[in-house]
Amino acid sequence: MKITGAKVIVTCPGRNFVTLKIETDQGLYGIGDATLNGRELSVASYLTDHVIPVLIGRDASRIEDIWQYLYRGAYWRRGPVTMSAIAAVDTALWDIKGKAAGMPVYQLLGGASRDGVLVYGHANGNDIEHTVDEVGRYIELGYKAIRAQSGIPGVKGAYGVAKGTMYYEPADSALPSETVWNTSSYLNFAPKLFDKLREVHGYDVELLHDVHHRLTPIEAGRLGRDLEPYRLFWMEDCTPAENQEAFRLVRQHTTTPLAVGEIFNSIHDCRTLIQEQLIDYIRTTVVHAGGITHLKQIAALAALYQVRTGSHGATDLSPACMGAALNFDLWVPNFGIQEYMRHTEETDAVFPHAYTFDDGYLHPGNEPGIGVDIDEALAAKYPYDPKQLPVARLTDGAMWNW
Ligand code: CS2
Ligand code: MG
Repeated sequence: MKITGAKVIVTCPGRNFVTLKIETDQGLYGIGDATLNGRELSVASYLTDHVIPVLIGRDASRIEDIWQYLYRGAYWRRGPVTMSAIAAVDTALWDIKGKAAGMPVYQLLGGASRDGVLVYGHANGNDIEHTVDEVGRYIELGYKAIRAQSGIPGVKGAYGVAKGTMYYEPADSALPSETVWNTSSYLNFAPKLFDKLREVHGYDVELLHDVHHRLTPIEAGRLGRDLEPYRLFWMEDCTPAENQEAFRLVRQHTTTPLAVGEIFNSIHDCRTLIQEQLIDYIRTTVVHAGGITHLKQIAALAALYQVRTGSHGATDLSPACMGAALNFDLWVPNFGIQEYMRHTEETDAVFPHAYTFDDGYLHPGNEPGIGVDIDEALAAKYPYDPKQLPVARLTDGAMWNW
């Protein structure tokens, strides 16, 4: 089966998405998500200018060989742009292979290891009371696991709080908006939030929290210890993870489970974290960590150290990524949980998909391939709209981690 053509589709049904579509001489095509929030056009160019020319004429069935060709052949290995481009090719080729076999990708991987994929939704509010109500709303929607984020008194633009009732969309302006961060306000506030959440909603619902890279390791250790009475499912991105060894300090101070990895793009970003069991969940994704082929390797390493998967699934990862991720999640033996931030109706219309939500679980469906398509005509109605992620500064004006 020869690759006869490929195209990059950039569309903005409420937010920007980049999708690679690969066509073959047997009339089958596959799609892959290539969206990198705030840097979409970098990946679009990488694919159009440097990848598609070397794909034409290759055998679409040789997924591993093409992965190795694009990874080793880049010379300048790894990085979010390169690995998102490779991921899009990989996902599209798995999609094609599933369609050729007449099977959903999870069957090609080894079949279902579970009946459904446990997901967590995002509840957020301007203050504790509003956040408690929002968690209650997600419980009524059937979620068994819910991430809770709240506005913090005195902190402008605390992470994770949606404007109005719309879905939380961080990339909110063509040039980065500026937010302010105050660690001591946050460290005093967060335990009060979860104390109230447990008082009102009890301990049956799984609660998660995203620190979003804001703390130093010792501060993260302190927060993890202060949150232990509230039995979080995980505390995410508690400190920047470029220095994987920093998590040794966090681990010494708390038993609160740790999750990291949504911004990782290869197994090397998490090797120490996994091998030293410094984390409990690895958040790497199909779209940013080299596709299904590389995510399988990361999950296999993680399984040796009893680390479970917890893939990122924010609105800036398209339904094409979600479809591929759910096929992976249904199969992967050491599955933990899947993030599920619902897309807008316009997005779902551009990306018709087979996955369904029921009582706190998603299922990829049994369509051949990844179970997601793209309506090119509809996608063309939503032109690219330049947006960037915010930045964060400390109260003294110094740059910090958004
Ligand atoms: C967040 C993301 O969902 C999460 O865990 O960290 O919303 C993240 O802020 C965005 O994906 C950045 O584009
Ligand atoms: Mg996160």
